[in-house]
Amino acid sequence: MPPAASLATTIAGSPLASCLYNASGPVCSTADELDALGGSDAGAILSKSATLEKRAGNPEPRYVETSWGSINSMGLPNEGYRYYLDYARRAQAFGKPYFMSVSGLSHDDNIDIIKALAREEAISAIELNLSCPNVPGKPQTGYDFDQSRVLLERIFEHVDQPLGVKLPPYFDLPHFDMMAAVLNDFPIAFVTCVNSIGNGLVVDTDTESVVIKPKSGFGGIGGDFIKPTALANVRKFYTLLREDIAIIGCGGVKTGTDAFEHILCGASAVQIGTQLMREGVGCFARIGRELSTLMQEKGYPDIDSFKGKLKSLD
Ligand code: RRO
Repeated sequence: MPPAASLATTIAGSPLASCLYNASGPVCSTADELDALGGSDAGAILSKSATLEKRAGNPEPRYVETSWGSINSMGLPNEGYRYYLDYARRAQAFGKPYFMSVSGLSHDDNIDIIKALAREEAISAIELNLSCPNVPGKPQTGYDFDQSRVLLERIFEHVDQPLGVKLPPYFDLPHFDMMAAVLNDFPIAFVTCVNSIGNGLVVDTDTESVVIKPKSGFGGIGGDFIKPTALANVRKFYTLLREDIAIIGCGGVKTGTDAFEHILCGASAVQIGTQLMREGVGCFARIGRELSTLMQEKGYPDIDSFKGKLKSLD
């Protein structure tokens, strides 16, 4: 057997000992949850998307696990950005990057938050969430290419730290081209593909009812079911975006093989959401071991030796 494979990667100029870390959403809302991520094998700590003020989110039940994944309509419950800004200093104890997710309810809110984070060196990078599907009355910015450009123009006037964006999944090929044309015009450090598939509906046939309370049962779909969509988005943006923009894969990762597929499609790092909710922070060590074993079997010493090298049949 060749020597153990390295899972190390670099995102937004920050070295990560492991390319696996949490998706913004599950178990990253409180300092205790963030500490648990810090103490785990996750390569970075990413906070829950923050708004200007603390939010309780949507009524419960608002997260349900299914045999193939999950549906959620959390509605952006979070402690408000000041909490996650304050946590940045505490995160330093773990010796890994701390990324803050920002999801203001308006362009102005996003600008106010970004300005307030400036000069906080303990925040390694910002993930701007352009794709929350669950706030009633708030469209997903990432599906509006003009509004995405308007927001990014304003953001890059003020942002201090490296900044990436979390995108919704796209399904139509011209939409990939349109979003890539916007993103390539800005000094974006990374894009995270993908957020949950918005506004799915899960039905319980026994009760003949929806399974979550908000929005008449409509919610974001995550887990196994979304992996092919996530891989398609990783692959497309890997081929369309500037080389200096890293792709972070997110969607349907529960084994080392799933993570391998994301990297093969072009991901420099891989986030875990639904499986983290199901398994807890131990998933990073397990999936990391599985990925490392697979890489070793295939003779890949590191991520770069197979990143993006997906073969086509023509
Ligand atoms: O809090 C949520 O309802 C939520 C967010 Br901010 C998001 O970006 N994606 C998601 O599936 N749920």
